[in-house]
Amino acid sequence: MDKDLFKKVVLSLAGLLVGLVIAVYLSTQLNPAGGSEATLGGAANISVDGVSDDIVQAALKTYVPPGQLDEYYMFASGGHSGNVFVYGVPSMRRIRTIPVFTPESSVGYGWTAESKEMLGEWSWGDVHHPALSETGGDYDGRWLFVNDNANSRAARINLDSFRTSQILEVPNIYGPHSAVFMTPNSEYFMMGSRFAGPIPYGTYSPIENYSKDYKGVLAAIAINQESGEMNIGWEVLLPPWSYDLSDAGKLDSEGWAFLTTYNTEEAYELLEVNASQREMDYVVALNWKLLEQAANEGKFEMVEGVKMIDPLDVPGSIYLIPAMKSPHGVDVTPDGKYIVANGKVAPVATVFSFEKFMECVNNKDFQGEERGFPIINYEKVRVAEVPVGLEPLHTQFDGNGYAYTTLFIDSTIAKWSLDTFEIVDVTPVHYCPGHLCAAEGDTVDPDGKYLVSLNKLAKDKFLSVGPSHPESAQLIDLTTDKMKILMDVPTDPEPHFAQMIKADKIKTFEVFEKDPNRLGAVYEKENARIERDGNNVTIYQMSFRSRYYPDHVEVNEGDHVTWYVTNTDFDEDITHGFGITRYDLNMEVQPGETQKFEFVADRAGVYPFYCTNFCSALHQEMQGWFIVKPKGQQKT
Ligand code: K7E
Ligand code: CUA
Repeated sequence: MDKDLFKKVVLSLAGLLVGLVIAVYLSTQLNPAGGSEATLGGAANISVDGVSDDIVQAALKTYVPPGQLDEYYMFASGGHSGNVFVYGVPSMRRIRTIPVFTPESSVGYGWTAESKEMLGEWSWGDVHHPALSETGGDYDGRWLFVNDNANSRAARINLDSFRTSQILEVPNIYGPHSAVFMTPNSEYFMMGSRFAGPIPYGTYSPIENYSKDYKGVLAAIAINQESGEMNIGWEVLLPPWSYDLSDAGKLDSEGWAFLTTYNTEEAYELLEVNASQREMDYVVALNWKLLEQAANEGKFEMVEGVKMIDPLDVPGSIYLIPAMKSPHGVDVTPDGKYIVANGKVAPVATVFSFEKFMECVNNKDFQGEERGFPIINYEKVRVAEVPVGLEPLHTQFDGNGYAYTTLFIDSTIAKWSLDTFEIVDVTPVHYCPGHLCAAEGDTVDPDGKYLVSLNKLAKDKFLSVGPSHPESAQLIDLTTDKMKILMDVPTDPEPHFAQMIKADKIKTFEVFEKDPNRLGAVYEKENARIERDGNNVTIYQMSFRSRYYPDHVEVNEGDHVTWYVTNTDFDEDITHGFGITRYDLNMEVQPGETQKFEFVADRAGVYPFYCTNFCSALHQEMQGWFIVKPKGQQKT
């Protein structure tokens, strides 16, 4: 053996040994059922030549070996992609994209009859704030709700299937950015308007009439506790200000909702300048239980089929808390005792005491009023102005008495004490963080284990893909005194908010149950058929490994076609696709499920169809022909 070769052999053996040590370490530290729980905080004594200890530790804390699962799900806003992205934490692997407001051909979302109807007339949406359903202020893993800032909608994703199950159009509200925020028992989530406009939709009023005719609106969306079904409970008229973010009170402050405002100047041109004139805007405190009662007592007018409450008719329902200069995020601490408003244009996070707020309310300790609403005495309710840094946007909590605030301009996260209100740690992030997401962060009992910084810019962090770079998410370890960045992953636009839930709280089902009463379902060949009624043709088709039954379907040009496909493979993960070539149709049919296309066969000819989801060794044989007989050649 020559010297070089000998050296190489020794080196690779050494490499193998290090790998083996890591593998053995991991196998002792990880338990298959609970995922990678033991990775965090496990101080491994492993050194790898040329790699700093920090990096080895970070790798160990985020590595989820094959066969093991992540400890948390993170549901992140997909912004103007109209989607929700699902990540596993701590690996930060993206597990799923859930289409919500935008068609997605990989799953036929926007092509199947049901999803097409749900999407309605809009082809895109803008998801900002996902909110998990809660019981007793704790995530319960039943549903995820999201807002559409563009087309004024809300959507529900069922977490037993990770599918969008309902989209609700909300009238009278322009750009519900200040949403979705859940009350502690999922009674409601609130949606506050970012834009002011005349109501109802379609009403004309010139912009000069802004202060008179343009309205802000908050909608309370009621949730059916059995089904998750959303309904508009009631709406409230608000001044024509921009409602930015909101949070629901909890424990001590349960029954209240808090919304930040900017543009209390009521500017309608050059907002960049004119909406930042005042030193103080407001946190709007809203007693939703009182408003609910007003709705039940008939104190409303119907506007577009919705109970619209004028809060001036319900004294005590709304108070204004002065907050520094165009605040953005507003976050209630896990114990419900404090409300934290982030200044955006002021370098402080202001902490308000709920108890003191209630004292002011009860003692009528006001410093004036605006548009008929009492203004709370600022000095009395403010307990701290924490000098967190430049452009504070959002705050999350760890359940151990600390708050974490993102600083957009500084590109940092500041950790500060909810006891002394002093800053105890600052970490740079890369770059320009907006929201951040702590493990179980919006519950009454956050886990304090992980924090994810959702960054607007990535710049040099990933391989270049041209002038526009991906956005980024950074996983931060919260189990050590100093925050530590463990890893970076690219994300698609636009990482606004995310929520992170313990994985074992979510229970998915494996296959759709056989249900002979389900419309269009067929499970036996004898029942598979093509029915004609005048120009209406209904196809009841089965799909199973590896064929469609029937596999020839002939119709007449101009027929209205209703095409049901039932996947009769009751095996987890055996999904069949169904794409009709050159007919612009594709869908996914999950195990045991029945899906439906509805379309007009408006072009004659022969159109092969095939299974688009790879499902078996004979997947490629899973095909058939859709034959459309031209008009002149049809017998009647
Ligand atoms: Cu991006 Cu919550 Cu829409 Cu702040 S919002 S960053
Ligand atoms: Cu069924 Cu591929």
